[in-house]
Amino acid sequence: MNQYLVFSQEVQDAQAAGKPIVALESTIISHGMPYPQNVETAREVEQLIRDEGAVPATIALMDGKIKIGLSDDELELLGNSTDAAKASRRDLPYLLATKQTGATTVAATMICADLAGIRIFATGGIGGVHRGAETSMDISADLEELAQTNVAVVCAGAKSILDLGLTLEYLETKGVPVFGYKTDVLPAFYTRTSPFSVNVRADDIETIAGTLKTKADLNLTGGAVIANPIPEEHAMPEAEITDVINRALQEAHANGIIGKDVTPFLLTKVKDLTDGKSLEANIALVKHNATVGAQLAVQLNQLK
Ligand code: PSU
Ligand code: MN
Repeated sequence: MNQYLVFSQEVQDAQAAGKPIVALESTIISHGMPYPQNVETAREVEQLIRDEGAVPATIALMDGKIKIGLSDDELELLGNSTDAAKASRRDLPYLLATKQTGATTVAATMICADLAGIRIFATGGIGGVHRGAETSMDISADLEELAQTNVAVVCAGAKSILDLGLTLEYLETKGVPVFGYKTDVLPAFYTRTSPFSVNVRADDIETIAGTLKTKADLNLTGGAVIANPIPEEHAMPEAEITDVINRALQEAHANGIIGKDVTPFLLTKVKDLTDGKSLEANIALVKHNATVGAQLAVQLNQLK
């Protein structure tokens, strides 16, 4: 057992009993949503996973350890703290060595889930190739992680703060399967569609689970993206969200925002510019992904 891993009792029991487990990230709690909705959502998401017969494992860095499964107090601490660092791959060793609190991104959560033997991870949206990346070179470490770490990520696609076409090209180059769950096109987070086709459409969980098992049997390293569109009743009007995202991008540019601050800046701007309407959509899609992620973990567990 890795010396840095600390499991919650619930996750430990699940592992001993061979129950399906779903990993959850914590950057979405600390940097993706405001308090207290972030903590409320984190708790609801965990319960939705339990309702499907799986066990949630929210992941974060605390006291020099990688926590696999957080207590209520730990969730509260992360959600209500202003000094939890956004932790991606490059940040993991430093934050652990200096015993700082770190909220794990998709990339870092995949690494920690893999260390803990968890194969399914549910979140909101993944990072990707930013618009203008041909000059900024801003490409999320999430994509490199998907290229090399064996964890499947259930998400609502990616926000159109990113260049979705280039993001898909990058994933194709790296050999990452991109499933559209009941969709032919990549969902764009707040909206159910985008102009870009997914790699494979899957209309049932069995097909996705079977493909993931075959991928593992073939020793093909790397993750997979399961793109699950936001439920129809929570989707936002396309024109409204496009306008808001363009304004957010302009502000980021005007303020000289770069590096790891770009994504949190844009997320906050989008939320403010929509009077919190985008937050409601964000919460709904994360919950939906948790349910689908749990169903996938249950199915995959049966194939083992
Ligand atoms: N996209 C979202 N919500 C999020 C994030 C991205 O719609 O909360 C977070 C995730 O933790 C993701 C990270 O892994 O931002 C990507 O950051 P960057 O673009 O700096 O790699
Ligand atoms: Mn970046």
